[in-house]
Amino acid sequence: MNVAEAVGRVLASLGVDTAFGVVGSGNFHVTNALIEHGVRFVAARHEGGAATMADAYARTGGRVGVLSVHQGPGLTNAMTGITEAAKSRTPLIVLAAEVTEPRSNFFVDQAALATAVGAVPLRITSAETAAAQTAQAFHLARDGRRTVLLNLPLEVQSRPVPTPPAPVSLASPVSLTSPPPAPISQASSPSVPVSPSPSSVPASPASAPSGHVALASVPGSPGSPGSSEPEAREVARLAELLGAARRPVFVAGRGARAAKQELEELAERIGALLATSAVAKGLFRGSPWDLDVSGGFASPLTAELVRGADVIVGWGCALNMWTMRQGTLIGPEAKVVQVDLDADALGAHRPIHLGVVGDVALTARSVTALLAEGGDDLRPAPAVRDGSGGEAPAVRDGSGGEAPAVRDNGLGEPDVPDGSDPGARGVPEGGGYRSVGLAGRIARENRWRDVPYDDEGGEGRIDPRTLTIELDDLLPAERVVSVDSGNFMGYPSMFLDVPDERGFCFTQAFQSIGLGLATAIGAALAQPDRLAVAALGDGGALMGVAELETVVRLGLAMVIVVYDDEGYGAEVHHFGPDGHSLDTVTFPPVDIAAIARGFGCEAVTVRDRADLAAVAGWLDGPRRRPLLIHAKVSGARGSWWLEEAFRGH
Ligand SMILES: Cc1ncc(C[n+]2csc(CCOP(=O)(O)OP(=O)(O)O)c2C)c(N)n1
Ligand SMILES: [Mg+2]
Repeated sequence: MNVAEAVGRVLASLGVDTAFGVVGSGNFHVTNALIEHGVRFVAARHEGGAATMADAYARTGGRVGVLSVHQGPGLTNAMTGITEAAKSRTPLIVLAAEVTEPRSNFFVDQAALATAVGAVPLRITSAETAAAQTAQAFHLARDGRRTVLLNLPLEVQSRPVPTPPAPVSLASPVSLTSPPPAPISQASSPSVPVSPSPSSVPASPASAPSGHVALASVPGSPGSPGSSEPEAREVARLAELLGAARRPVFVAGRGARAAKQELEELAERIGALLATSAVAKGLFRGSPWDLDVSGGFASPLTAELVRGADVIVGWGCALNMWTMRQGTLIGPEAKVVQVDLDADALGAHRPIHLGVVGDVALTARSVTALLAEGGDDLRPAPAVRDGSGGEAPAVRDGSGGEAPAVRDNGLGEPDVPDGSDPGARGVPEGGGYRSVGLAGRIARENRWRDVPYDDEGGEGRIDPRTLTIELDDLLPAERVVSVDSGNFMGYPSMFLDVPDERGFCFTQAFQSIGLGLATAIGAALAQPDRLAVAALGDGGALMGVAELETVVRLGLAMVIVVYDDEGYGAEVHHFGPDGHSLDTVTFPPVDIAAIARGFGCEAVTVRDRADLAAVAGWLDGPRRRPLLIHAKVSGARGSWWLEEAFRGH
């Protein structure tokens, strides 16, 4: 057994079940070793696609993703997808062959590439340490939530491994029979990005540490400082704040995707409404207090309710310009709190009143327990109606608790008596921000499809809102939706409902176009029981089009919707109003349906509602081939959320 084979074997023994990549001579052996040990290998048509597939697979499958690439251009082709993964803290291992001889055509400073985009560069340095280093890379990816570039120098790959490595246990990646890895570099910075240190330039390429990092210096790695338990003092401050809150709103982000139950329990106790950032869309599905996404995609009611909050808690959520609409969703009197594993995330995007470092689920549970202990002293009083149909502000009784009070829910709208609103039947009076009347409003008004609009379709073009509402009705509820970037992206994000947080995959941390189709492939493989839906613009679709062959080859019964406005709509609407020439961002018509058929898809061109009958036909049929819906969409104006995006440029 050589090093390449040992690396594949160790990853398989650690539970890797799927890897993505494009195979060249440098990663041929390691990829085959993965396959030999039971790992499914998905061959993509471009490394950019493979990287994003692995990212989406990890996100929606809750696993460590693995990508295998050739040295040099194999890695550079994958860099956009790797950047997206690193920015999203996706647990991902990039197995990259590496040449260390600068005169080679393939040479590029691979560690520097990784460092530049926020990934962690590691390297297998010897036959003796290969197994342990592989296990530690895995551990860092999984437990440190890092995107790790594991460089495999060609001359090290071929060395014989003295003893076949024993299967590695997840619990004890450092208790390997093989000796622990030598420190890979003298890197001085405790966090990435790490600058290569001149003093660490290697004498021999095989142990070349240039730019690679010492594992113990990376947050989340074994032996690194930090704990996910919040400090008791911070928990107490949060409990106090929430205990006194009258209109609390939770905004759950990526870091809260595993804490649904804990957050719902705490929200129940204090009467909080529940919203998410786009990446956590679907997390609170089923709750009558679910506001869906906060930010640019928020419906008018969600925006109104978040703006009316007196306490906003971002749980594992950056509260960035998108989620908070440049801060305009935060009312002037609102207290803002952030709970995050990463101390650096606290207050990074806007001033906060309180920051708690800790795991979201642990923190929520601790706060709930503290409020339960504190009893009514810490809990807002339940509402008492004043009989006038309106609500008055709560009044403090001076005793430390709150007198029974009627609430001002900030909506300027009278509450309705229990049971008089069909939308609210069975909804308990919750206290805090919750009321029967509000539950009724959320049920009636919160979905974008309930917001009236003038259909702007006609002359052979369908309104993208009408298209998406029709698709929402047609497509089965058990779905996973992946969205590319562009003007169109709000339509699928807001008009397509999803069953839970794993039903939405939003690879937009880098705001790259062209990742949507590969995202959908990764998500489809992670959740084979769901219908995968890819929503793309014509620009993003053509940028990532090579992976249509992958969809067909894998036999994925996927629906791919292309919102075709024959141009880079986002740029057209950005610059058009100022009278600039749009020649660089508009294109002649392309028969994307015909292209899809060429790859082996079924395809339909949609110009109005009636054309969607073909979609119903495909859904009722055997779905042997993927379906591409080439929608010729109307595009006279930019989408409502695009205004937000322009302000961020
Ligand atoms: C890789 C990359 N290149 C360029 C851009 C700039 N950009 C943002 S949106 C967009 C247009 C996307 O066009 P399309 O996919 O057709 O969607 P539309 O905006 O027309 O709805 C471009 C070029 C980007 N974000 N990413
Ligand atoms: Mg377009």
